[in-house]
Amino acid sequence: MSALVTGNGNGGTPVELTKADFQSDQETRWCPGCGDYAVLAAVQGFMPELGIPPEKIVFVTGIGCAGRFSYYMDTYGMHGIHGRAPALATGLAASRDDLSVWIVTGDGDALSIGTNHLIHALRRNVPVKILLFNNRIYGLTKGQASPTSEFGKKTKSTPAGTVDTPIMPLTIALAAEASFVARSVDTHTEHLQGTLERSGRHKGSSFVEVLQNCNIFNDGAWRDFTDREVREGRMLVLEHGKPMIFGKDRDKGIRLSGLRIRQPDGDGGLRQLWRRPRRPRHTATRDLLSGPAPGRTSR
Ligand SMILES: Cc1ncc(C[n+]2csc(CCOP(=O)(O)OP(=O)(O)O)c2C)c(N)n1
Ligand code: SF4
Ligand SMILES: [Mg+2]
Repeated sequence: MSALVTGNGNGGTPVELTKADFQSDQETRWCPGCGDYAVLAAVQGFMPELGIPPEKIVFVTGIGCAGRFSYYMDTYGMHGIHGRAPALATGLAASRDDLSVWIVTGDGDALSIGTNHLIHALRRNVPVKILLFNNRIYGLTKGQASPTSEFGKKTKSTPAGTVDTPIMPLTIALAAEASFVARSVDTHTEHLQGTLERSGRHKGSSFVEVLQNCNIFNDGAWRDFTDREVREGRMLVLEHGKPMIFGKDRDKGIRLSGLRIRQPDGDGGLRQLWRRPRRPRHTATRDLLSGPAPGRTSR
């Protein structure tokens, strides 16, 4: 480090820092092949660009594999309690505006036990940068369904398949009127780094969902979108002010028609691209409710 700056990235002169300045000496305890490694490398990679000295940065984490993130950054950090990272980080950010405060959370941590804290941090526009590692499973506790697991997914906690439709984290963030909302993929290093760097420079609260693979308990969590063979036809990289075009031959596109998202079809007509899927009938829930219970005869 060649010089010190004060400030939290909202001003001040960038200092010369390298990736190594953000790598802690702690042994990483994620499973070999976990998507979390790629996100950690991406974060350590862009951090020098922010020009904020490590001692002015704090990573607050919840519980889960994602929660181990704070040990591996050579910054200040706090491994909090389950779902409460937004509460801890809100207090810190509100009382220390000289710090750059980051939250790392998982789909279970943020969207089961911690949902209310996440929503209120976002709606208050607290200056914290939230990274949600979404692997659609509880990884640390060895493979139970999370709120982002697909409908019907069989896991240790749902042997007959989940009975709920998954939450879409971006929808929650937008509903809370978050002022910076984005999504990226663990292995798309360039896009991930660029997105996270932008979020790091954002003045209010920022929310970035990272599609992350858990190769042990939910391998291929996002393969329908991220696999090399399909991704060009199923992923659209949003670029400010540019047309929303995607596809191998860049021949597919999306446009807004009023408040609806539509994709021009091959005949030049319009078909609705995205429609809220019909909610599956909650037969499993209904069966549970109508089944025999102590003191009640079955209906
Ligand atoms: C109060 C409390 N309830 C439950 C647990 C058990 N627990 C630990 S991690 C976890 C879920 C983690 O899932 P996620 O946030 O998706 O993180 P991942 O491990 O997938 O990165 C749960 C339920 C706990 N530690 N504390
Ligand atoms: S259980 Fe899954 S999310 Fe957790 S470290 Fe292993 S691969 Fe990563
Ligand atoms: Mg998870």
